Amino acid sequence: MKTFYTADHHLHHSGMEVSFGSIVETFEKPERAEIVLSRIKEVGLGPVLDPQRYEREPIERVHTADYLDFLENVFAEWRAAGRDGEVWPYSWRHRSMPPIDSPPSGLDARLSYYSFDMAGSITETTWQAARRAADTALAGADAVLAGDRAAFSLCRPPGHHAGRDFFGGYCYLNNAAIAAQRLRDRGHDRVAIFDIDYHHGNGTQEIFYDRADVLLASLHGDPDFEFPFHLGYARERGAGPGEGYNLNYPLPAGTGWAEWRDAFEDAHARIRDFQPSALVVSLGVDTFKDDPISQFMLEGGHFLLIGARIAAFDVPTLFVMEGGYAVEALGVNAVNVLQGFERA
Ligand code: FKS
Ligand code: ZN
Repeated sequence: MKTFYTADHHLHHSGMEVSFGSIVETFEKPERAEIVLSRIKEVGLGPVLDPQRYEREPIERVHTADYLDFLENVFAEWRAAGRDGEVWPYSWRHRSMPPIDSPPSGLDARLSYYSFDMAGSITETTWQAARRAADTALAGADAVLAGDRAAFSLCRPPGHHAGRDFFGGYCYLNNAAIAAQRLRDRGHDRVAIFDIDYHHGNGTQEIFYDRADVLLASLHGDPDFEFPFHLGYARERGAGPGEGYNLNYPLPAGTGWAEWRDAFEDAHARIRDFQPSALVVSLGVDTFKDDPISQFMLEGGHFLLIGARIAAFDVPTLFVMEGGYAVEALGVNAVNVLQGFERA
């Protein structure tokens, strides 16, 4: 299996985040991609390729032009306003405030408009890194379109929390959604996205919510207790023509393999019923028992089994890296999914 990877991911590093009242080093750090890359080389998974640079066009199939302009320019604006450090939003529209549908003019108000949290900041080079992560996803999609059985896009920063016009949860551009749309645009009539990251893929859900041509199934910590909160309930099933094409599996804290696998198998059967011609896997391994920010109990060997079951769909498959923060085990766990797939 080809891996698409670029060292340009180093261009994004937020440095710190606020975690339960403490300022700590961000969990979403460059070493994450490095450890996955070294495991790929260690097991000889296949060639590691630098993704080509793509135009904005395939990204604009998912994200709005005004949001992309904002991401590209906000750091310069921040500096021009005389501010130090990185770009951080800090306030959001509360449910007591009326909804708005166009960006306000002030810098902080606009930052608020285009985000939903402050998990990650925008640095001077975040835009470049996010663009390269999208390139990484697109190159993987193109490998699958060219006939590869599967490909791995080792994206960083991750993407599944980013919506059409917002960032949050360490995500800026929705790599998996951009890849899924590419597959749609280049000949696949029905594309399924299987999001097995520990967190709900709220951005991917928002992007495809009213569409029947892209099915999303997501297994995640119940939003009642887990980030991103408020979205990811089972009652969210899609809207209009997309009704029935959004499947959420919220699971309780402490979920272990047996319960996780039951939900996975239910989603698996429903994805099969959908008969996709291609599959995108939002591959997070933060379901691991030792993950520092998550509360599921999967073990390393389970990731091999997951990969084997994904192979059973028997459709061209693109794996897109999302989360996973137990850095020592991250390489083995992520690559276990890919090896489980390849051996099946
Ligand atoms: C720690 C709070 C952490 C943010 C969690 C973001 C999860 C991101 C992810 C992705 F795949 F996008 F990387 N809050 N005190 O794992 O879903
Ligand atoms: Zn996650």
